[in-house]
Amino acid sequence: MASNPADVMPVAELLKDSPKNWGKWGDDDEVGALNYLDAEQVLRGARHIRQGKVFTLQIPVNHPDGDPVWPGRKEAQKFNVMDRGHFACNKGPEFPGHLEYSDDVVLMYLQGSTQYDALGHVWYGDQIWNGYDAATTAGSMSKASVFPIAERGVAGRGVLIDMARYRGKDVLDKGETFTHEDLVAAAEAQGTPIEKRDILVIRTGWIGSFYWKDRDEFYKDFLEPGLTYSPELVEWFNEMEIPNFVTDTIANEVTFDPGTGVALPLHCALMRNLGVTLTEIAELDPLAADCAEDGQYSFLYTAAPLKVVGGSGAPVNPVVIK
Ligand code: UVW
Repeated sequence: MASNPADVMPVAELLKDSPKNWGKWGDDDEVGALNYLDAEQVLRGARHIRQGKVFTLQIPVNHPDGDPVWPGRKEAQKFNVMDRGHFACNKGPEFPGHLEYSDDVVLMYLQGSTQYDALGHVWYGDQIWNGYDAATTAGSMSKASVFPIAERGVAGRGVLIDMARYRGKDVLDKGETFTHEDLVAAAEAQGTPIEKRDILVIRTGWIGSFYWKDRDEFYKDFLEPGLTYSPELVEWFNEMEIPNFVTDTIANEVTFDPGTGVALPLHCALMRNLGVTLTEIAELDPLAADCAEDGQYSFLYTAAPLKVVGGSGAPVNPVVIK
């Protein structure tokens, strides 16, 4: 974390001239740039199904080696509350026909696995996406929660951008940054230029490294690699009409802006101001290995987070079909 947060400029100042798409899709909008994914975009994505290969992008919940979470959050806890033992001791409920069953309860942060952030999840200056009052987040989000995203679903052309492989690494370094120009260059090097309205699936190798790195090393001085803020990057996302970007990091961007020390400015500039949806903690290593092998980096990307009413985010298992 920044040594002294009081010394860091307010994000409102950093973004004072940053563009906003508030009102662009109406005063009641809650899904923002996902509006770009119309029927034409779904069909464009479907045209990239060429081999019938299917990949799921959620990390396991309750992995025996633990689950990666933002510092301060707790890993998912799964409790079995009914199993064969209950029936062996005559403690299970009796059903006509004597069937038996198991039951589990999971206690987890909604942002504690691969997840969609609600557009209202992060804000500054007392206003969330579309200008709604930040007070609408009190208790349960009554505006720009994850629910409208979940009801709508996400489908379109996805492009994997393998930044780690592009830089000749298994995993990017702590705090290693890249820009929209790097995304464009990496995609071109892969032979699949980024097109307008693409869903960007960006691999850094970071989440994969959670499972083989020492835990203390993974979390020490928590500083993920990722995209870094610049006014040009924000303009590029807006002009390219990027609806959604997906990364294999916990927070989708370099944790602290290297220039100012501001935490997570892209959550503010892209999500709060432009309505771009963020998908975090994706498992991208198997998909990336396959793309490197067959050279097909574009696909149909589909996802629908859980329909949590008022949720600030929700777990998701995106499906990619090549
Ligand atoms: C925070 O809420 C801090 O980050 P994320 O969007 O990664 O959940």
